[in-house]
Amino acid sequence: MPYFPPRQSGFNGLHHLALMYGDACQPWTPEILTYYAAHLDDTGRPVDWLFDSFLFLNLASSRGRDYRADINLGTTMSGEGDFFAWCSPRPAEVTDWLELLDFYFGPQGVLATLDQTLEQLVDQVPQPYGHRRNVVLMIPYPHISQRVFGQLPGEDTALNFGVEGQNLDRATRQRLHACSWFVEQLVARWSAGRYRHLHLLGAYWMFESVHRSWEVDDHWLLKELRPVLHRHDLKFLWIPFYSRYTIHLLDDYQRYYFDLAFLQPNVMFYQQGVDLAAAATAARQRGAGLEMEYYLELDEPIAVTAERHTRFRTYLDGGVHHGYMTEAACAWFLGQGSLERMHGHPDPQERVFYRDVYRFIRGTYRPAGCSETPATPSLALAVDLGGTHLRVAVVDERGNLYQRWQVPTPGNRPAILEAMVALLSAGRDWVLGQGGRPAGIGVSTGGRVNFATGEVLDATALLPDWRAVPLGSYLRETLDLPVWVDNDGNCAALAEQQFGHGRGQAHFLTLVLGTGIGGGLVVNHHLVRGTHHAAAELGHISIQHDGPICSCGNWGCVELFASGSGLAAMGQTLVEAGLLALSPPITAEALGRAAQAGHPIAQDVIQRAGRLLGVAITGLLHTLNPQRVILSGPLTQLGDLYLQPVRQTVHERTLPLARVADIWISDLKDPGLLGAAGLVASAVPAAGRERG
Ligand code: BMX
Ligand code: ZN
Repeated sequence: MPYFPPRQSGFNGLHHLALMYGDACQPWTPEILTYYAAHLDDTGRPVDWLFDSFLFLNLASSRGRDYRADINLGTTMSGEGDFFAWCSPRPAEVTDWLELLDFYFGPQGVLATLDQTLEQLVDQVPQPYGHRRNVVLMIPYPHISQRVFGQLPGEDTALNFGVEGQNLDRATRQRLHACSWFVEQLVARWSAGRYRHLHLLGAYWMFESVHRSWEVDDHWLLKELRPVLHRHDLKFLWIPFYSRYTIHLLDDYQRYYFDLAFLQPNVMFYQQGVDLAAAATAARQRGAGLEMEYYLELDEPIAVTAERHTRFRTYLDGGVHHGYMTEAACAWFLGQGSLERMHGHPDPQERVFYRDVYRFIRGTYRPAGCSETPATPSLALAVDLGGTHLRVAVVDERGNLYQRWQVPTPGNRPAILEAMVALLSAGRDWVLGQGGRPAGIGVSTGGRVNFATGEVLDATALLPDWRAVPLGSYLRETLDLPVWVDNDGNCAALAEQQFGHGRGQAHFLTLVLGTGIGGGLVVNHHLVRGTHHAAAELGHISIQHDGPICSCGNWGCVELFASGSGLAAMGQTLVEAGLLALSPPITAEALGRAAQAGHPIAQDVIQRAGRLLGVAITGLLHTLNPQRVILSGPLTQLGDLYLQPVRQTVHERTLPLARVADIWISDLKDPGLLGAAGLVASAVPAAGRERG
């Protein structure tokens, strides 16, 4: 069994999760959060992104009431081997739970602050932003020593979590009730928050074991709590304590309790009885991720403080030796306030570790004596499914294409899937033959796609039967690789942003002129996907309110006139009317050749297509006032005959202030494929992308 794989679309690409221990009396600041969101160079300039996911957890409330349920506290951190559950003598009450919600969601709360921090960093970090950052929020532990929890807002019964005076069943139900309420609060307050850069991935369960005895039944509680989270599409995360006594709890963790667990090796904290190799094997055998552990100081009597440096080196090297650096989701315990102090620390070793954490997260860390540059660059398998062709290519993170396969787009869903898997298998075999392993699969497809789940929701007749296709999970299960799926226009925009005329542009839009017209929209450096995954369907802007009906259901869409399929249909009509002699197949390309050969009607049709596209672009410029419009796709080959009327119409019709300097023609050969590969590269730390 593999580790819990990183970068799964169902987990919004989670790879490295930072444990962010908060202090109820001290709000998080953008300055501090920057150290976790970005990697800074020696001068303090953010030069790359760092953690993709953040777990916020507080140990106690401002008045010292415990949220924590720390397995260690019965023994102290240096207690060797004998662990037991710890019941707080000062368990949090409902007021403390409400305080925690405000700590997360208040106007100065950590989520608002993190969102602002990311907003600032987007303009500073010269690397693509990728997914929204994941947020995981701790649910306070309902201690069984809590007899007077208090009344939840709007309820009139005070809750009691202890068994005395009632029974285990009633106590556990009240504990579950409080936890479920907390989850509902998370959901409600999250949607009110409207964070632009954050994704609520799920909740975290603090207790590092699962206890069941005559007075506590966390086993039942957790099994009941998970469906509450799942109803809201949230995941349940856990970081269990590794000991031989407790390891069995991970055996079926995904069946009963949690969606993702990181095994906590504790090599950093205990003198004896700990072994990173054994912990890594245990995690791998149970489909878990791994917790990395380091600290500058801990408020615990740690017997191994003097060995901090050698032990942390073991964790880092182990990532390569045991494979968890690239093959596992990792959680990072870095004590409280370590990372920001390591950056400019007087001890050079701490500064080296600061850089090594970054390298590890990028996947480029190498133990001493190993080569810094990996033998094979990170290769993605890219798919581009359009109305005419299905293409697959092997692409590296710099956008170099190595191999390419292409077939005509099959006419129905099973045939498309079969062909896709066949080409992808060829691609995978090719990469394996080179001694590498593909980092993942990126798919660019026509139609509306839920990027988070990898499902194709809906498509026009250009791709018949291509709706409600769980493409991401199907490919992942069939080929055992992580998969990302997005609309082809969106992929083209990502490709322009990374490799083309969109580099460094805050606002641009792109139109891919192929069988259909795909669109992609970047606003404030971010791709706009829309609330229901249907943003930037720019081919379906209606420019003739009573024009012919389009395969999307609208009338007079620009795609009917200015796309490859539109031009081919018009060529067909002209041929049938005897106005043009073309031998089949009648395509936009054939029409182009006739126009080039001087046929006036063919020229007219193409120029009209250009003018109509210009009308649609004018509307877009008035909506968005972008810096650039980038045109790509096979129709740009029609050259000035088509492009000149586009420019002319835009010039004649657009408000002077909205007029862009020029309409740019893409210099990318395959924006769909490059963007699809980019989905993988921006989620996967790519070798060679590291700076400094
Ligand atoms: C259609 C629509 C868009 C797509 C565009 C370009 C489907 C199947 N397609 O407008 O989602 O972006 O075509 O597609 O709904 P292509 O076939 O030209 O690559
Ligand atoms: Zn349409």
